[in-house]
Amino acid sequence: MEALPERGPVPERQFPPGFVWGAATAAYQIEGAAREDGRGESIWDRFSHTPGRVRNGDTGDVACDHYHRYREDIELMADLGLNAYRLSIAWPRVLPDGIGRPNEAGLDFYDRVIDELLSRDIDPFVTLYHWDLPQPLEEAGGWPERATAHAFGEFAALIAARLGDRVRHFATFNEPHIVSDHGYRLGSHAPGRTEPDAALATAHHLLVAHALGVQAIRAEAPHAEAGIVLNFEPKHPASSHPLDLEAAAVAHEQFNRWYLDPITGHGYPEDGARAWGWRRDEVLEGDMEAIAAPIDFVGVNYYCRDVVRSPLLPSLDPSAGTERTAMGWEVYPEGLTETLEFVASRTGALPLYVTESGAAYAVDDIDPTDDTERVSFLRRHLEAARTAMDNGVPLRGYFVWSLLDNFEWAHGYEYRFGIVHVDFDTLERRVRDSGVFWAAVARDGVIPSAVQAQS
Ligand code: GCO
Repeated sequence: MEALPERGPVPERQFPPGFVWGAATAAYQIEGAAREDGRGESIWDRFSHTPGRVRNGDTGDVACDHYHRYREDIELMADLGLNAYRLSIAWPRVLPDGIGRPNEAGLDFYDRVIDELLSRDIDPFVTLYHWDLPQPLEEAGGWPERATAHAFGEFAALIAARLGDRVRHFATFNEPHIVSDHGYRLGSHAPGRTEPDAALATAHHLLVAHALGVQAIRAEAPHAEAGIVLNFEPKHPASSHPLDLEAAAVAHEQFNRWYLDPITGHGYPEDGARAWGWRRDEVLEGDMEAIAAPIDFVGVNYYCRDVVRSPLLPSLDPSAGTERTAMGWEVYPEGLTETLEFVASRTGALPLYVTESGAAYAVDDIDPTDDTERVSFLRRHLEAARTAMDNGVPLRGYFVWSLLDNFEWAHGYEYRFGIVHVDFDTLERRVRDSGVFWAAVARDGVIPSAVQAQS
């Protein structure tokens, strides 16, 4: 690991004392130990073991083996000086059938992780659902069935009761949009279904489940804060043609407002619902009120913007020539300022966290810890977040995605987001330059100048 850059406060880029500096991961992406200690099967186990679904046939069977190496990983976080860590709970590890009998060994694992974090003064931010639905619940119909939301409520109660004496922040869901859109409409994520109506039902049931989850957290962990993590992508029209303007406006409703509006009491966006031809059959009396119950924070995941072209106009590549990550996502830091300001326009004084921001880049052939591009990406996005704070956004913390290179869903291990490099043959971890950069930011609460960070 390189020496930390010199201290040198730059007042206008300083973050307030007490700002939360963390890194994020998700259970299926790092834990491995997929069949150990009574863990049940999840939809991602089934999906990744289905030929043709995940690049190179990769699975999360071993992943980063965090299940066995969590102590080493937490030591790494402590060395980096992080004061927070965002993790998720594997539902099938604690409830192998999705409902009913809890698995003590699975609960013990999360107890040990939380205790280890706290012993290092690292504040755990727990996400209950990061996409790994127990397979038996999918076999009973999955998220298009309302019963799945009730099962989630029981899972939330179990975890809140078990960990709520030590965990101060629970998020119910990570990115419900991806669950419904990629899991049930596009089929590119587990469970791989391509059923537009089921996707709309899923979206509503995820919000019903969120409401039940918040109720469970309030009841079982009254001292904890409850929130949700949503993903955002500014939808910019490709031209000033009225069809492009309309397409971008509808996409904004369907992507950026679909979950945020209901949880802030604004209901589902009308134009987006009409464009989808949604009949709202799943919405029962009392749902919208329950979904709008007060929460304590919103987590914002931001990666890039989307330049929207109407399908009725000749296609073009409107952002050709722009800077992109290895995933092909545009590097667009201003979009983080725009996103935070948009979210705050709905949430007002509610604390916000950037719960994910980061980038995939190819591994340097000579030195896998050399990731100048990621350092530059993080620096520019931090500056964009700071700008939003200058403009009044109550941002309380920032989690980089991700602590470790890990299982990147349908892309397998091809794309790497870690501030720590993982050798997937030996499972050895090595802190990248971006990890050194992040450690300096966490230590000083200041974005170091470009010159310092390179020294
Ligand atoms: C998401 C998920 C992460 C991903 C990350 C990179 O935002 O899609 O929360 O699990 O790995 O975003 O794609």
